[in-house]
Amino acid sequence: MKIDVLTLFPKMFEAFKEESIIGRAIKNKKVEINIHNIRDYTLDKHNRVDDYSYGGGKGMVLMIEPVKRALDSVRTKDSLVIMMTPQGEVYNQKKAYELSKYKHIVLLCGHYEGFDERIRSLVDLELSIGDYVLTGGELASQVIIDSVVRLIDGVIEKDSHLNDSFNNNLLDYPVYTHPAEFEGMKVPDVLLSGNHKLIDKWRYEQSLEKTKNKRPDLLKKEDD
Ligand code: 6GU
Repeated sequence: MKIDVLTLFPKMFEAFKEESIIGRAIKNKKVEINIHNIRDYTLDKHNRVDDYSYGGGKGMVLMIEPVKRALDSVRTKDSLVIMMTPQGEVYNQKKAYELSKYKHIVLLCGHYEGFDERIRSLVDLELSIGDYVLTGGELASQVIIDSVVRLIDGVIEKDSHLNDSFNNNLLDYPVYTHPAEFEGMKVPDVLLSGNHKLIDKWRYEQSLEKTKNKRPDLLKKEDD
């Protein structure tokens, strides 16, 4: 998979691209991630990428011209172009699976007060990561990249994400490691029993119980 990110703050992606599972996936050529500075695409003699809002009002608006030129330089007929905005469709694990099937994803991040409305006509999809406001789309795009890249074949062990919370709309069952007892808190006996049938049953029941208590809304969902 190839991912291109258009941003005004490319440095926000430096550590993100180097560390942990994303860093390893890049090194192992499971994904290519390219960061582009939208400012490099402006034709304005003062390198401006934003301007005042027509009709007045506070805050600067990202201009369509540098965004269009940046998009044109990276998109092909196979690209899915996504705009990061709190006005978008709310992202979830089902969407992560959908995105993980694409060959090429382009993520457009805005800062400032907003995007010129006409930029919306240049993209395939608008995504939000939740009902709160971030100062820009960069962190949101990193959330998308992280959750999609770990689903690419060979990035993590397959079993590892088949058991993730939100698959089957259930939260994870509890897990434990050494020691078997810590300050009086014991690992449940069933996990030390070696009986895998019983362990699987216990884990399923625990998942169900946790979901009922913490996220009953997930049990009502049928669409994903
Ligand atoms: Cl994608 N962008 C911004 N600026 N804020 C957000 C968001 C995106 N998703 C949730 N809040």
